[in-house]
Amino acid sequence: MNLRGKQGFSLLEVLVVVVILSVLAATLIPRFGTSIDKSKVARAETELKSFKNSLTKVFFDTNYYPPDVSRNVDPGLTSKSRVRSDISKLWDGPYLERWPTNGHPWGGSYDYEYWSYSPFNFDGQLGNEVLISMRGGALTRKILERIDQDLDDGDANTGLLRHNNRDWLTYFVGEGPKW
Ligand SMILES: [Ca+2]
Ligand SMILES: [Ca+2]
Repeated sequence: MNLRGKQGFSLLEVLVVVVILSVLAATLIPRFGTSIDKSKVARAETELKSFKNSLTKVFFDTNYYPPDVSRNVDPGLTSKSRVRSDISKLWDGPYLERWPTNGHPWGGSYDYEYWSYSPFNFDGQLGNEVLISMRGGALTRKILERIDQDLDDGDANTGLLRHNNRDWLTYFVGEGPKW
């Protein structure tokens, strides 16, 4: 009876364990790594704040927020082509260097909105709510909660940043006159 063979691991056993561990590492480590990508969160937060700041400056200059536009479209921060003609002479930008036409860091879109959105109806008048939405792509509730914690109150249903839907975040910008 060869007792020495029973005491240690054979080369084959060691190889099997190494293979299993490397497969686990390959599948688990990237998943943890992408569960919340801090650099993407930082970029999204910077962009959201910069949209809001830029839009506030437009409002100071023109007394209006730009009209609603489609997803991934600059509402008139880098050029005044989309600003209403009767107030375009007041436009004193560019207010933003570049609008991210490729959308937010997780592959979905940013959308500038100017419409009635009752959760943000702070002044009691419907139809003048201005917000930035971020939706689609690989957004998760965990990502949206993290952004809410950093920029707002951490509660999905209260404050200036809300995300009732799993992949849809809305960030309050202001309340303008009704278009
Ligand atoms: Ca309102
Ligand atoms: Ca909130």
